Amino acid sequence: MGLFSKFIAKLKGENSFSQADWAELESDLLASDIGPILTRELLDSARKIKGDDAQSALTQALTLHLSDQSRLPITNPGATTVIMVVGVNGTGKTTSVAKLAGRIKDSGSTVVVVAGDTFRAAAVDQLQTWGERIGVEVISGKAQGDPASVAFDGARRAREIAADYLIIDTAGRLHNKSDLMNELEKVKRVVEKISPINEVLLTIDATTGQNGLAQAKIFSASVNVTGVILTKLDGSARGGIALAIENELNIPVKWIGTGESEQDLNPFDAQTYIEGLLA
Ligand SMILES: Nc1nc2c(ncn2[C@@H]2O[C@H](COP(=O)(O)OP(=O)(O)O)[C@@H](O)[C@H]2O)c(=O)[nH]1
Ligand SMILES: [Mg+2]
Repeated sequence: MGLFSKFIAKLKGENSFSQADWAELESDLLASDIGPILTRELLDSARKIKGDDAQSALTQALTLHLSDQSRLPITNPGATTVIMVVGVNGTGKTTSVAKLAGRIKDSGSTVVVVAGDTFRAAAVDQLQTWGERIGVEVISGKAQGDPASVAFDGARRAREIAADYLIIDTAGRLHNKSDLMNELEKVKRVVEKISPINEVLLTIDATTGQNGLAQAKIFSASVNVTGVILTKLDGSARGGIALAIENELNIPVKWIGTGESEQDLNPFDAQTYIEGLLA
């Protein structure tokens, strides 16, 4: 059931939307992770809607809160397109890097992947296992090594074989937040001695609720996030956090993750998303 399906049905049937219905709608909106600010704005919009056009009026109201930035992947035609994937531990960076690399390979392009989370040996193994599975070259360094130097090696390798894409996995937690942000900036600086970073994708776990908005604020304040990968949408999460992030930060959601296997990554489609929220 969509968030507004009862509202739409009642307005269609010329039934009035009772005080209790409004309270229920408010708590459903809050529970959907769109956040208190948007909840209030959407309730205000809904109060002005009368009769049969509820569906299209709501579609319009919701669309206004989406980002106006392009959702298309940024590419660097004629040279290596460099993508860095950032985000909190456990949000799905490494898995998303592998899924993206798999998609790119399947489309006939060449891709090199960097195991940049050198702080966790398991993260390097995880990416190497993925690399073998999908047939993609993974560049890794020593455990506890310098992630910027691994990323540099990866950029060099990509240049050497004229790869179409370079995708850099990163750490999600160091000793503290400013360590992590400094590290990400350093990776960027060092890689850019060879190739500019074209796209920075931030993974947000759709099941973590409003915390996702806080994470998006922190990362986008330090690195120029060009898109969000919303992961774990295969669970019970409605993904209201996408609307909250787009509304507050104007960062477009570009990809959605819907499972743990290679095929479970798809472009975010705003229209389908809004339809899903509504009905
Ligand atoms: N159900 C589901 N699980 C996911 C998705 N993306 C990642 N995961 C799982 O979430 C866990 C953490 O993912 P990982 O890529 O290691 O996160 P990282 O710490 O950010 O690199 C792993 O068990 C993944 O299989 C997704 O879209 N759906
Ligand atoms: Mg990882």
